[in-house]
Amino acid sequence: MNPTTSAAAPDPAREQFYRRIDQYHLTPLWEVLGTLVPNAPRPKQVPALWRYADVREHVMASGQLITAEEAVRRVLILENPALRGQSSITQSLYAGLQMILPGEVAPAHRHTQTALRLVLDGEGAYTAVNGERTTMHRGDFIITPAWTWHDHGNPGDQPVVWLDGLDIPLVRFFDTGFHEHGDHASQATTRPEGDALARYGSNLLPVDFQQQASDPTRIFVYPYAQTRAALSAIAAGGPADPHLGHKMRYVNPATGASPMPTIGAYAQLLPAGFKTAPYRCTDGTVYVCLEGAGSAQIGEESFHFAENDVFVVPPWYTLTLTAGSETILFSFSDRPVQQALGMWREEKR
Ligand code: GTQ
Repeated sequence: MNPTTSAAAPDPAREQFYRRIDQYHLTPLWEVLGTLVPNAPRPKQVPALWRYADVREHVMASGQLITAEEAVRRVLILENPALRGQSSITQSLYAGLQMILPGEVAPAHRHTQTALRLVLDGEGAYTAVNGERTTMHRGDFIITPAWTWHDHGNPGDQPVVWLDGLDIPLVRFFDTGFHEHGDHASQATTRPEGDALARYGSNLLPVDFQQQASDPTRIFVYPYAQTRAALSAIAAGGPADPHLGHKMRYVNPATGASPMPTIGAYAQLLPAGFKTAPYRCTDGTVYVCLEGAGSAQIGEESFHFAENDVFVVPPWYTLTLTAGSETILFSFSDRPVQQALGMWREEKR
């Protein structure tokens, strides 16, 4: 078994040796082995909840301070309290609340970071991805895969707020960040709205279509109306899983794999009064309450959540969810990465 702290008691000869090798940028493994190779995950990140009722006014106030054009993206970042200054909600993922006012455009760009949007508040904005727009409705799950052109705009008459989830810390870890500005603030549309969903998201594929492994999924919006209808039918059709309720994963319908290679996304219905059995997994997960209200016991901490609240469950923390009314939770994590690398684990108790 690995000790959890330093391997040995202080020893003058050893300390002297460490100082001697230090100038060669060498350091002894045995002093840090237990930390480097822990018996189980020991995340620095902590459980946390952002109450939409608390943060909404600040998101709206940001609209009086800076334009979307000047900000490029007007976002308040949700920082894990134990990772302040790192723009991270978990060790690998970023989350933020983006707001766009009527008449504004968040200009076109592309980057190696992958992004998802979950629409929370307001109607009438759109996101454009590689030549196609999608009008944002509450609960819609929209993705901008790595290196796809995207811009956001709001031709409507109310502010629109959504949650951004990106793999920014993961890309930073690999030092593989690239970014380009578009030539125009709003990219030219080359296909009518709904085209990708009709071609790739209707239990059909173009007859000669073959998905290349490196290709992002062609559909980039998962309308909430569809997700909601599916969850209702599933819940009506059979019993809930004791640990997960009725939990589904979003997929690229052409492959069955996660829509994005670095971020997995999930939608979950908990019947009114349902309490999940204790569960933990190695992917730190960001949850958003889309409907209903309830409580989340995360390790030793307990949080009450309501609509549009965001909470984070660190890796290997035991989670128990209790739904007050019927509750719909959206969530995302780096699970596809962990699974691709063969290191994902879960434990059901
Ligand atoms: O919408 O492209 O929250 O590039 C952070 C970086 C959103 C975006 C963020 C981004 C975007």
